[in-house]
Amino acid sequence: MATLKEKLREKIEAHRPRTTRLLKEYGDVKVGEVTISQTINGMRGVKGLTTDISYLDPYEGIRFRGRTIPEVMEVIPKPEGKDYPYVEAFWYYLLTGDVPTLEETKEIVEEFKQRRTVPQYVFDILRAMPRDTHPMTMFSAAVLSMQRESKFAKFYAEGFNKMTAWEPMYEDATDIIARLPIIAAYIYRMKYKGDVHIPADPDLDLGGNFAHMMGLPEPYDDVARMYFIIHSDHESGNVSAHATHLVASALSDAYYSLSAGLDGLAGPLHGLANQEVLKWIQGVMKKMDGKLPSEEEMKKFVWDTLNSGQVIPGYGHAVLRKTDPRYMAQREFALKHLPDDPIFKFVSRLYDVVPDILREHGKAKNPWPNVDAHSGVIQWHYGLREYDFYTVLFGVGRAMGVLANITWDRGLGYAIERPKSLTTDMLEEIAGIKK
Ligand code: HAX
Repeated sequence: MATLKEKLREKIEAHRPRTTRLLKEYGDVKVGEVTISQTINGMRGVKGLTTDISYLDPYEGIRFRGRTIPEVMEVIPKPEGKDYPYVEAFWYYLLTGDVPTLEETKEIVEEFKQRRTVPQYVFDILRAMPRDTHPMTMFSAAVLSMQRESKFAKFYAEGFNKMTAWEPMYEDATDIIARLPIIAAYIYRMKYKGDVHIPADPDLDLGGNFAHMMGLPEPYDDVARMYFIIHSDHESGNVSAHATHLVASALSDAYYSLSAGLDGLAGPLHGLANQEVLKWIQGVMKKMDGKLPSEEEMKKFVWDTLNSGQVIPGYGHAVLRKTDPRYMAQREFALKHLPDDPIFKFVSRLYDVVPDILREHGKAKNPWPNVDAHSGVIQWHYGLREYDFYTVLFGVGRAMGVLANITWDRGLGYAIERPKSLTTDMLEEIAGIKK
């Protein structure tokens, strides 16, 4: 049986000639045009990146390696008696595009266990930070602090070889993913649970062990598996993926690159939106004395938020033009496990009123909810109520997508990224305003 690394080698070597041919023979073929608005407004829609790990269709949503979220949940092996797949098997799938057998999955589960020991100095650094530091700052700092462990940096220092550079990148990526749940659980328990920690359980898979170390009972293990998988990848142009890719393109290692990606994820327009949703909902619930607002009352809260100049967190998207399938995956979970939860009812009522209001408001191109509109409900229900921690959970999942991407970036020898800037004078000349 080929190991994951051997499988990945075969895949990368088989893929390389396609990239080489496109570059050599078809490099001048145009894939699109760029408008002035795109150069000013965040390059929205500019086709300037390549990834085969996931594709985001505006009307269908995400496909991981060609499969939708329900298809992925169906085909990837699951731990016995569980509803959601092994995260380790999903990592194999993201990297190779092949669904691993149960035997291959168990091998990865074991490999992750071997790699999950976090150096003590990481905990010491976390402990030295003021306790009110945001958990995302701690999480990113912990990743960055481990940079001295990088096999890729060592490989570069000892003589770089473009053809094999993906190998130490893969090694770093796997080490990091195995350790992230341990670091996340440590931050959580240090900050919010009296600094009392729960040792890892050697018998558990990544999702099960994360739930165990967080101190959250079943079915939180399945929540963790679902959550990490649905948040993993969303093409390579979103802020966290793009930041990771950009930094790695300078041949910075996976520790530097992921830390940069996590810093982008911590922005309120990106991953922090999941915390903002819960904060906003809690504010409204407080005003309502815990009572579920009527549809009319809910409409008023939404309009008040918009009229005060704020965005409705969890709604809108730069690419999607329909309800996010990641929202739907969580909604299905909630309908099955927590249909009577008051926050779920609240979120459902929001779903009834927000899209029409955003349409009437007339600004957002996509009035539908994104992944973050639903994330907090399930977490809150199972006892994870410290909502400023929610983006860390997103980060554990997102790490898989962005690290799979930069491993392939090195496998295919993608270049250092360097788009060209123009001045406002130049844009005015192009527009014909200035001669
Ligand atoms: N509420 C109010 N106004 C909104 C809005 C919302 N939810 N979504 C977009 N708009 C506004 C924008 O602020 C923008 O206004 P201005 O012209 O005044 O700047 C206008 O509508 C056009 O924006 P857009 O083209 O539809 O959206 P963008 O591609 O520029 O931005 C965002 C996409 C996700 C950042 C945006 O929809 C937003 O701010 N949503 C709320 C925050 C959020 O949920 N973020 C998480 C997104 C998913 C994700 O990345 N998760 O990590």
